[in-house]
Amino acid sequence: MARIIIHIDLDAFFVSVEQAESPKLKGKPVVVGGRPDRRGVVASASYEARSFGIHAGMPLASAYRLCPQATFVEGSFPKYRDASQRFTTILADFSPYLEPVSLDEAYLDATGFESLYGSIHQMAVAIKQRIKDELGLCASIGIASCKVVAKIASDLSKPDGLLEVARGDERSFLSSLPIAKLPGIGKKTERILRGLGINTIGKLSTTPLSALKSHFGASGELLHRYASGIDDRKVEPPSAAKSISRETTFSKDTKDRSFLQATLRYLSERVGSQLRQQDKQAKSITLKLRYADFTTITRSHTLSQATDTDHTIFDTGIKLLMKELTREKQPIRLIGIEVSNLVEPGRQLDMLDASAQRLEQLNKAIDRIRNKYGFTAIQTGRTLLLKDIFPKTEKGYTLHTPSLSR
Ligand code: TTP
Ligand code: MG
Repeated sequence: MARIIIHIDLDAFFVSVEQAESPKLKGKPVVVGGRPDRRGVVASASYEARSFGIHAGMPLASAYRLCPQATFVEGSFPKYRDASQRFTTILADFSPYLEPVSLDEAYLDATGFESLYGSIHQMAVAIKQRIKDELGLCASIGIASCKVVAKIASDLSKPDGLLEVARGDERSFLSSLPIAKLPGIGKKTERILRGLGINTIGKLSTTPLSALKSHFGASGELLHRYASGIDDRKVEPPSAAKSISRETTFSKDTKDRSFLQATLRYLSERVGSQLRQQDKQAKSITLKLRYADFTTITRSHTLSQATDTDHTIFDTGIKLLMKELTREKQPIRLIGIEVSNLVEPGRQLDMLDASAQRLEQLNKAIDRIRNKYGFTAIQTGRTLLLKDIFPKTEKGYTLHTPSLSR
């Protein structure tokens, strides 16, 4: 099917967020990454700093040598994540077919959207305008019939650019560009291609496929297709989480059953809370244990009916745990619980059951309080045990919950 793809990438993203916050930095050489007397590399450089030869990935000390008058900013990731979320929210207003690729970059499928905006070009102008008005940031946009060409177009149009490649013009647009402009060609591939006398994307597209395959295997074919402006990758909106899990590594291995139970209760409540937040129910529950010798096991149980209650998650987890503890005598280093096989809540029988309904209401009320006052605002019976040991016990246990796996 003939598609129209828009690729959007914010200009000098981290730096531009800093400039939007401190307008005195606008129009100046600015580097985000840290102080120049520290180790570390440039994360983002303003276009003024780039004119001195500064670029992302360069050691801060080298950037300082090239342009000592530049302003060096430490940067703040939460601030950029927040700007990124607002950027994505704006894009989602334009098309539900949205694929965020990184913090400052996304594809939109705009097929059929001409009539809404007059043209896709006008749609892109409107996107740029909203990003400027609401975030104070500049976006560069490429429009083309496929992802790879749209991405190259936005890159070439930077900064504050907008470039449309008409259907049928893909090959001629790409032909004179240096191979390094093709996404996926890193330093190593570039060196090999140049060694073969292939310096432009056009030359790459006319190189026999067999030659590319012999050098690059299966990815040779992809290179050839992209160089010819052929790319059937769809815009894929992010899929919902397939599972939700929480796990904890103890600072000291333990066999203490009540402590393990209390921890499992705490983790089950966190998993349950997130499950309800996503309006999902789970059919499978998996316990994960890592023993002192680092052997890691998982034990799963599939429920006859999907659940989103803390109690059922914990109850299933504890049964799996007890079975395992009678079998294995080693102390435990890590415990985790995962729910998977997620489904939309249906009109299940237990939802009609009065006690299940009460439990659900209770869980929702607890979630509301926790959302307002933080997770530790309420501790149910078993997690009370953890209160004294959170974050540290006299026994030396510390609890930390690593990032949830998705
Ligand atoms: P990019 O879009 O690659 O770079 P940019 O937005 O700074 O500049 P432009 O798009 O105008 O060329 O990356 C987006 C952000 O990701 C960037 O602002 C900082 C961060 N980043 C790093 O932290 N390290 C890196 O090596 C790169 C390339 C980016
Ligand atoms: Mg960018």
